[in-house]
Amino acid sequence: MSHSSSETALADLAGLWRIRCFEETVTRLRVEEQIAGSVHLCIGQEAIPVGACAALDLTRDAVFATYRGHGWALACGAGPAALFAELLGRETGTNGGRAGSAYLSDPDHGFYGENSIVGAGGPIAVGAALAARYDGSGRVALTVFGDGAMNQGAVHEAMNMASAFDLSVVFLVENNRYSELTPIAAMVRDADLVTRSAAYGMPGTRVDGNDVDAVRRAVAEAVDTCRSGRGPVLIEAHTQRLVGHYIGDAQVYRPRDEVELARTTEPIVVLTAALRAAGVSDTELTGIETRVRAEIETAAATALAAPPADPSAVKEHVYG
Ligand SMILES: Cc1ncc(C[n+]2csc(CCOP(=O)(O)OP(=O)(O)O)c2C)c(N)n1
Repeated sequence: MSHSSSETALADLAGLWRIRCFEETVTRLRVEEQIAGSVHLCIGQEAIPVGACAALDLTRDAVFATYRGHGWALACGAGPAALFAELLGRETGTNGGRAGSAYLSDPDHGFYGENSIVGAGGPIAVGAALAARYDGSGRVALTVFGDGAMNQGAVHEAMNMASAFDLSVVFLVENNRYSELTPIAAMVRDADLVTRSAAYGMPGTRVDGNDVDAVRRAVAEAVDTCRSGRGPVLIEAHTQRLVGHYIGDAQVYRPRDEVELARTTEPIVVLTAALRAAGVSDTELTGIETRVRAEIETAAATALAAPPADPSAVKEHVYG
């Protein structure tokens, strides 16, 4: 186990379970039609937000995620009850029930929001990093997106501008090898995405996105580079989603045994095995899952008991 201490490793395991249990409960609430609309889950990809957010200073840094962003909001420290309430369209949601699953944000915790426009977080993160040059905050902007988004023009423009201006941006690719229903091999000739960093003259690192501590170390190094004025950095984290692109996706485009194989190397399995090998008892390991499950169930019950958002308030917070 590469963790600096077993306390950190156990806290990471709780962080992974918090996201996993949250997403499982979201699945249930969506199937029951208590949550409306399209929902994209990050089950299997939890180590990336948990590791990355542990390397940020969220009192000043800013995270920009995609529609697959519930885990990022949780890892930033957003409360699960407020997040469930947001997905359920409740008044007590992080955004008063206006944003839903794909557009929620919680800037008080450094989470500047999701975005359903593929690749749109890149230019916004560049803006946040450019602002930091003038406001003296020392902020690092981390933008996370999928392998498909690497082919969006806006992402190239963002990388180029961040490099040309030496801006403090961490570009973090969650490479789950699918863009919606299309495998990466059908979209690019060279699937080695991190090599693209050279074209922008920025450092690039490839990391095992199922290893929470490896992600933490890669992001910590990128943050150091940024804080010393040598940013930006590209990180490619290899991972897999254990579920469909959206809830209801039958995944007929995936080989049958692919998900089964992925279940043997997913982040919770890997960290649990490492902790067990380091001598942590099964009772303690199971206790973490049980405690987190109870916390998430309570949060969901709190959100379900909250009043629905008031439709007459829909125009509040609208710019212009
Ligand atoms: C600009 C834009 N083009 C197309 C879409 C439709 N779309 C939604 S998700 C998605 C796939 C993105 O794949 P990837 O970037 O790999 O992220 P992942 O979903 O795997 O996390 C696409 C094409 C969109 N939302 N925005």
